[in-house]
Amino acid sequence: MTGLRKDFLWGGAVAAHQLEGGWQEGGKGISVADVMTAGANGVSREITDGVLPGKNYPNHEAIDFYHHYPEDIKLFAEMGFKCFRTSIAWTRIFPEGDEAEPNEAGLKFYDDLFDECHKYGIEPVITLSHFEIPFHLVKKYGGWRNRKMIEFFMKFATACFERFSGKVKYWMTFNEINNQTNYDSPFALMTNSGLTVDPSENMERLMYQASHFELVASALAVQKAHEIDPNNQVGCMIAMVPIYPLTAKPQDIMSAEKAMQARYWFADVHCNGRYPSWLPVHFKRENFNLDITEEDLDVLKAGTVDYIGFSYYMSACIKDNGNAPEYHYDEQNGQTTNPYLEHSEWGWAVDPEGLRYGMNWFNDRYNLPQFIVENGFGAIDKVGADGKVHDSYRIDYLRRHIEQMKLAVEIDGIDLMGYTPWGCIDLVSAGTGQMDKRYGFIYVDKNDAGEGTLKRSRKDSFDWYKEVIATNGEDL
Ligand code: P53
Repeated sequence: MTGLRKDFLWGGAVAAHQLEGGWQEGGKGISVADVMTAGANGVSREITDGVLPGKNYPNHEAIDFYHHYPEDIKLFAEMGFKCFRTSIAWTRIFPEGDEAEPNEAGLKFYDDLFDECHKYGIEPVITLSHFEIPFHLVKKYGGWRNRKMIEFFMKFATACFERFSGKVKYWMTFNEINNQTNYDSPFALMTNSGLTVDPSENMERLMYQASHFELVASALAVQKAHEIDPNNQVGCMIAMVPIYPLTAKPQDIMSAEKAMQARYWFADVHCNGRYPSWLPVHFKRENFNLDITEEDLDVLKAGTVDYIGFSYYMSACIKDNGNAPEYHYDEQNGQTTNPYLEHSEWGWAVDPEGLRYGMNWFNDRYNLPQFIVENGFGAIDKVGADGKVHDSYRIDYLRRHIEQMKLAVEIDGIDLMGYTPWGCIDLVSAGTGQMDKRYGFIYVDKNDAGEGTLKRSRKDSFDWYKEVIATNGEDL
């Protein structure tokens, strides 16, 4: 018997824009994901000014889940999924983002999808904003630099809470809201906040301003969700990439401590309802003059989250950054290689114990239930002569992480709600736009060039995960 809850939410996770396709079906508008081209391993995706002819936009078709979902949910049910994490594409509900009324065809699509899940006893777990802001809101309002975004987001969130009341009870507000700590990355700024880089602006300041508006919107959404249905549970969604000091040198330790503060203050606001002490000091020293009102601070206090949703793929490492006494953290250039770890083909450090470490870190600070809503191993899969993918490397990665997750529950006493590995069915990579960087238990016949039949098939990991779920994590 494992110490996992009897009602442990085993499942899988995806995001609308990475698998649905149907980018213009049912009146859907253009999102920021629709203007990102395919990159490659080590080649950034291009963010274009609208949808331009002759460019390859892999999210437009993705794996066409929009038309295949009954077949796909059936396969999830075969694995024994108790839950399925996806997002609601904002542009299906409000195609441009600033309309007065929601789009019925979009609401209907998710109604049908959630009904299909419930048919098999699968609980939907829903992210509201997962890298798919309406592009119109970027063009017309400048994305989350604009306070008006709070209003647009609340219209979207409220429409979802009202329509799906009774069908969805687990929600998250902003996916990996803390990715934008890397404010030198145009990808992070666009996917998190719909911000385009403007050389005349201080991007660090802008990141803090946009994040503040998002955190206020998140806190308002938590309150609204509870008001509409007291059964709703709303979480934050944090990308947990613990940053270790390279050595015991005190300046390495302080650099790591300050880097952790810079990456995770978002969780402080979500969970504690207030800014940590160093941030107002930092804002003042930098003369950021942010638009943060007293009323905002009250909203943050009143809208703390019910649980911590987080992704975990890897850890990072830092040495003395030479920036004492502030130890200002530069996420783009500030990390160093951890000599104790192996790395995936994409340079992601494989560190199962880092998952347990991250869970303890959250638990020590916030003492809230946790939900691992992403974890997984991106790899190139080869279809064997027998027509099947033999992905022992993926099984190995997941097994080692589940082992650590169980220790966090059984030894550290952490209250864990569930585990949803990322990309349970192959989908478009967010970071690179690749199809061939795969995470799935289910193989989808489509490659980076966009060729393939879209046919679904079970990998070895499919049978393995089915057994894991059937034994509540006993049989790994
Ligand atoms: P891909 C960076 C670092 C950690 C997680 O990523 C990240 C990113 C952004 O690429 O994103 C999350 O597809 C995200 C998912 C994404 C998944 O991790 O680049 O929430 O949308 O697909 C995996 O391999």
